[in-house]
Amino acid sequence: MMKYLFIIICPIGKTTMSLLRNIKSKIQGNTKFVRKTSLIIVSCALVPFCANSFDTALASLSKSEQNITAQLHLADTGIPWGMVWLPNGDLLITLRDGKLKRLKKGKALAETISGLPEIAVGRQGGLLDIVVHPDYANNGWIYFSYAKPDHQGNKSTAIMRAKIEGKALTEQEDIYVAQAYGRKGNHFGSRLAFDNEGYLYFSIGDRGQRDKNPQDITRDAGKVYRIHDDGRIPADNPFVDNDEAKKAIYSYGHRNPQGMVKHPITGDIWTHEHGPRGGDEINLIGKGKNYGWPVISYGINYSGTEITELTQKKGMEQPLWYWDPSIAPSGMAYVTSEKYPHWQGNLLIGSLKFGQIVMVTLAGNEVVKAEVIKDELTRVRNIKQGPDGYIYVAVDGQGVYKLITDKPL
Ligand SMILES: [Ca+2]
Repeated sequence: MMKYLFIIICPIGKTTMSLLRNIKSKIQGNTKFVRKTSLIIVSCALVPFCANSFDTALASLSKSEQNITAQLHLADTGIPWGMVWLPNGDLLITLRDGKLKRLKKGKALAETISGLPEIAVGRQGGLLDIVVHPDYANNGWIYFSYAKPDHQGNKSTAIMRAKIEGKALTEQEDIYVAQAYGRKGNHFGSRLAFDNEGYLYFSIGDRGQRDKNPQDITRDAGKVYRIHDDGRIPADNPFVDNDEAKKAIYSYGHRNPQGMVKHPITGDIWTHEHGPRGGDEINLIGKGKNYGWPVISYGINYSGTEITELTQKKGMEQPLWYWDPSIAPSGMAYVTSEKYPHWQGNLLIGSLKFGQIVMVTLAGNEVVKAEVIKDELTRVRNIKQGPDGYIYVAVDGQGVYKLITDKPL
């Protein structure tokens, strides 16, 4: 009960958003993951002070509780990682074990695309995310990330563009290969997204070298990158004037981002990343900014030992949200679809750890709350809104599901 006592002395003059931040920071001592019950208690207690905003919060809470059915769209026993649709409605799916599949619109079985590059499959590495060029209809470029081997037992994250002709991958070009080769099989990242100007962003995790890579802009890994569609470095990237820097870096201080989306209204790039225990984060990516890992963090080592005493530091960005306990976030979609009117403007994020879909309610660039809208899935690897307006969810060992709600759409 102690954690709710602050509500009584909460000053009336504060804005709704600072109230919500207050609630968030008070609750996060136990869990930053706002549970429905605690939200209801907090909401009721605050009604005399700010009835309108919390009426809204309660309304969206109840609306989000409508029954959601996950209908199997494509069965696959592998680990589906990336999903993207072509303009003709065909779905491309990457599988971590190094396969690229194409599900033609209206078909039940996917065909396998042949001729992929050599991929280092193992642990967290393999064939990872996939996107298509914004002008795919005219140029046919697809982009994907993968773990690239060096034939000496090391691997690193690489970004390739290529085309599909028939059932084969052609015109393959590595447009970025991180110089972060190592034997470790973890923290490759990686998600990709184009922004409105046609720049390609991608994330690479710290490759298990947290004290070497994330804070050092002369090294790859632990970064979000920004390049032209052919791999050239944009002239206005933040570190182009630093002779020592990796000039494709756009932001740094990241641990292992496996969620990235372009906000459809602002055009900004949003990411989430796997933190240490109790420190998964949502971040709004800014040019040249430092997101703190491992100098600042809300998490601790998975062994229970401390990583850092600091949760904030001048010159380092605060996350917009963090989860304690960690959910192991993977995949992210921003909902615009009229098929889910009460979810519009919110983010959907997969939880590997709990097999859940988490809806993150936004108010502008603020995160208001996070709640589970679907659970009892296996590890949720990716979430995308399809061109037909439905939400598609890729889960380990089962394939791709389509989310159907029980209310009129
Ligand atoms: Ca951070």
